[in-house]
Order: sequence, then C-alpha cells, then structure tokens
Amino acid sequence: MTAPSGRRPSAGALLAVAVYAFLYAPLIVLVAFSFNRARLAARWEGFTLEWYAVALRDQHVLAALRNSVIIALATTVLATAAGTAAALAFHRLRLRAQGTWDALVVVPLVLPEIVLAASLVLLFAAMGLRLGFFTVVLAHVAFSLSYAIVVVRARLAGFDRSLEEAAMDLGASPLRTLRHVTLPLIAPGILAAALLVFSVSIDDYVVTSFVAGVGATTLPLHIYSMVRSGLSPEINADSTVLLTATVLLLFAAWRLEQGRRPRQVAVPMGLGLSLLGAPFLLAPVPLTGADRQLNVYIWSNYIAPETVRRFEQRHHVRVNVDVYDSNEALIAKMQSGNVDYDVICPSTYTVQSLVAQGLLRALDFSALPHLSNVDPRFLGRRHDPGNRYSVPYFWGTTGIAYRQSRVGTVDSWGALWDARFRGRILMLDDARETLGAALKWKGLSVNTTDPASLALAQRALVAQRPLVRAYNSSNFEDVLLSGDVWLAQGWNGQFARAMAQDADIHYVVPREGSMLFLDSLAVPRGAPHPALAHAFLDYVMEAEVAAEICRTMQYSTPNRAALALLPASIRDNPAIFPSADVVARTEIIEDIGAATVLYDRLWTEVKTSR
Ligand code: SPD
Repeated sequence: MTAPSGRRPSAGALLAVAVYAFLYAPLIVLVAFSFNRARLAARWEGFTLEWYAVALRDQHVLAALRNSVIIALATTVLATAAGTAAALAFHRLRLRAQGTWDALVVVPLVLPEIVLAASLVLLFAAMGLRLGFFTVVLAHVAFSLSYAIVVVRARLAGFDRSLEEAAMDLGASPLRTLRHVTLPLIAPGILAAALLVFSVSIDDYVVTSFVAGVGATTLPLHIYSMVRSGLSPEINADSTVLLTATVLLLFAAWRLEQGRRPRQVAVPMGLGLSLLGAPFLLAPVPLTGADRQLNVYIWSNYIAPETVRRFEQRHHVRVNVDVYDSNEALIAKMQSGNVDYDVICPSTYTVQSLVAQGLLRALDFSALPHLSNVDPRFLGRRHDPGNRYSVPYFWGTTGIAYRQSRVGTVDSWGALWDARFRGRILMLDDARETLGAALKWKGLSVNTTDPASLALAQRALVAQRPLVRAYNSSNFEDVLLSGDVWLAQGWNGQFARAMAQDADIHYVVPREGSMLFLDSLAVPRGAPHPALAHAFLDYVMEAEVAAEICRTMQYSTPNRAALALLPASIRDNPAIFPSADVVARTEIIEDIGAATVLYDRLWTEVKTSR
C-alpha cells in the first residue's frame, strides 16, 4: 500500500485507506469513548477508567455476559459438530441435483433474520417448548449451522482424498482414518467455523429477542435495553471488553492456523478466555434449576432485592426477577405465548389489553387474605372490575423533575419545549407517556383517538426532538442527578429518591394536568407456578412488606394498612403521595384498543425524525 518514496500515494492506496477507515473508525471511536469522563455527551471531557469499574459492578451486565458466553459455547459445540458432520457427508455423497441441495444449505444465511425469528417462535410454540436458555441455543444452532457447513466445506474443497484412501489401504478403519487423517487435515476449517459460529451467536440480537425467556437475557439484549436510554460509556466499556476478547481469540486461532504450537498462543487465548470468563466469577449464581422457582417479570426499579430475598427464605424457593421498562415490552413477551413468567406487573391499560387477549389467569381470592389491606379506592376500577385478574401494587404520577438552580421554578409542560434548555431535557421512552405529555400541554385527553389531536401532539414532539438529550424510562432520575439534564419527564417514585439525595431537585405535576398510573400484579394464564404466584401477591400485600416496598422504591402504595407503618418523611412527601388537588388534574391512561397501533407508529416516527 506504501507508495515508493517521493511519489504521491496512488488512488488505489488512498481507496484502501478509506475502506479501512470506514471499517474501523466506528470501533476506534467506541473504544476511545469508553474512556471518556462525560456520561452522555459524544464530546471528549477527559480520561477515566470509571466506566469499566461501573460495568464490573453491574450485576445485570455480568449476568447477561455470562448467559451470552454459555449460549455461545453451547451453540459453538453443537453447530460446529453438526456442521462438520454434514459437510463431510455432503462432500462424500454424490446427490442428484447437487446444486439444489447446496443452495438449500445457504438459504438460512440470506433469510431475513426477522422471518427466521418469527418462524422459530411459532415452531417452539407448536412443539410446546417453553422459551428459555434451551430455545435460545436451539435457535442459534439453527441460524449458525449453515455458516459451519459452508466454512468446513470450503476447506474440504482442497482436500486430497487420496490421503484417506492411502490410510485405508494400509489397514486403517474408516473411524481411525477420520480421526487421524481427515480431521487433523481439516482442523483449521473446523476451528474457523467454530470461531464464526461463536461470534455470530454471542452477537445476535433479533432472533434472541424473540426466543429468550425466563433468565435468558443475553448481553446484546441487555445492551439494547440500555441503549434505549441513550448510549452510555458503560455500554462502550462492555462492548470494548467483548471486542477485545473476540480479537484475542481470533488472533490465537489465526496463529494456530499458521502452525504455531498451543504454548505459543497461550497468552492471547488465556487473556481472551479470562475476559469472557470474568462474569462466571463475579456475577451472582444463576437462579435457574431450583426445585421450586418463581419467575417475576416486573418494571425496573420497582422491587428491592431484600424484599425478594425474604420471600425466598420464607418459602424456600428461588425467585428469578427479570425487568422491563415499557408496557409494550411486557405485552410482546406475553403474546409470544410460551414464556414461563408467574407474576407480572402491568399498568391499568395493559391489564385491560391482556384480559381482552385472554392472557391473564383469574385470581383465587382464597389465597389472597391480605387483599383486605388494600385501600378500597384502588379496587374494582374500570380496568379490572371485581379485580378478577389483578391486585394493585403501586400508583403514582407522571411529572417533571428539574434542577431549580438551572431552570428556576417549573409548573408547565411547556418547560420541556423551552429552547433555552436545549440538550438538557430528558423524556420517557414511552409512546403513551410522551404523546400524553404533549396532549395535556395542548389541553387534550391522554386517551384521545382523534387523528387530528394525535397529529398535533406528534408535531409538538418532533419539534421538541432537537432539545432532547435522551429518551429514557429506566434510570431517568440518575441522569438528572448526574447533572447531564436539568429537566426530566418521569414517574414520581424515582424522582422522590433523587430529591432525597439532592435538595436542588424538585418535582411537579404540571398545571395543565398529567397522567396517573396504577400498576398491578397479575398472574399470566400459562404461569407454571400459580400457587407460588398467589403466595407472592399475598406477601407483597402484607402491611409490613408493602411499607418496606414503599420505603425503598418511594412509589405510592395503595396499601392502607401500610400507611401507618411509614415514616412521616415518606407519608407526608407530596412527590410520593400527591394531594387531592393534584390527583384531580390527572387522567388514567386507558386501553384504546386498535388506536394503540396509531400511537406506536406516531411515536416511532418521532424517534426517527431528524
Ligand atoms: N420504573 C418503574 C416505573 C413504573 C411506572 N409505571 C408505569 C406507568 C406507565 N404508563
């Protein structure tokens, strides 16, 4: 590529440099920004190793990485073994219409991933397979088998069959010939296939998101859920670790292929494997495989680990908690039909939608004696008359939290459209909540299905987009605490916790009105452990437990008996328990049936607008 001295570089050399820059610039930027002190900005603000420490402490990331490594290793063993066997068979067999058979092997490589994912979900449901680790491995083997076959066949293409014939002429059995002649000769191809399978498996998002179930969250799924809250340096650090491990392993494989001895590749191989092996030492023990197990699928930041641990101790069970940050994510999981959750936490309109789809199990009130602790004002509401399917868990408001020293006093949704705060505004990543805020600002109902009203709200959100630093429904209060944003739309409980840490942060339910939520616990129709699920529902309705959950999470409890057990700092905090005046200007989000699709489309258009 170098031009002879004194001569200008050739067009070919420049083109090659451009191609390599195009290929590697994003990776270089990613690695560099994993050392950037800034939390959200794509602007260099100084060197730090802090994000690696954060990633090492993040038990969710470690558990997800461990899941990814286990799945990728299982997939690699299965797909490489099956792919090698198939490649050998295809190489030997002389089939009629050989070209057609060859093409059929390649089809899965070019099939749109989304089609493969949907077809696998359907197949697993038809076979009665519950979604979990096993289905993820099966799905990964399904899409990576073709890679293994193609790579091993490429190696076999240059294979001299007379060597096998010579071995057999000398008396070796077919098995011995395979072991001592064929496999050693095609070993580099098998190794290359294994590496390719490992990397496509560890990397996969689309198929995995369809077929993952209880406790099978992989690193790409976890990273994607974090990315929805904005690209953070922690994600860059996670990705850099994954990238470094992959490069080290590829380097080791390349050196092996060059004929180096295993001793000579021990360092890169060891480093790569220890990077991938770290989560096995650092992450908590996986919660699958217990005799008695309860699978809870709940909003993030909605239950404290100690509350869960006490239930585990009392019932001698393991509780596996997976989290989501939108009702839409919950509905999608429930609709897949074969997922093993026992307890879920839908909001009012999602209870309505899940009941309408026949996805919830009718509750057995004889197993819920502590339901009597719940304030009757929260029972028998429109979303579930008679509470046949759900019991109230938390209620609260959507509002704005802000840094008073930066923005003064706020009392209107209009503050989130104030151009003076460009780049310092955070909005929830939620169709009903963001369109809801714009509708309320314009004096309209959050449950409107009128296309003109919705178009107006959408235009407002599109106009606001350049001002918005991040859309985030998970840890929005942390972003406000960090000082990266000054105004944030969000839910009261997490803001109440932020206010306890920083006196400059205030919370308001805007004067134009807002959304009131009531989130409930429910048992999915196909829950594998319904009795234990009822025990859990009853447990969280005990006065002491409900008070503890309210104290730790700081969302508003609907449990009347718990109120007396709360400290005044919580009970009298208007951000946690809003006054009757504030409640009077809120509206509960209802299920709007077919118009949900319109809300989702409008919201997607907002997020993809420029
Ligand atoms: N992090 C938990 C927040 C749950 C808030 N309730 C959801 C209301 C959705 N409209």
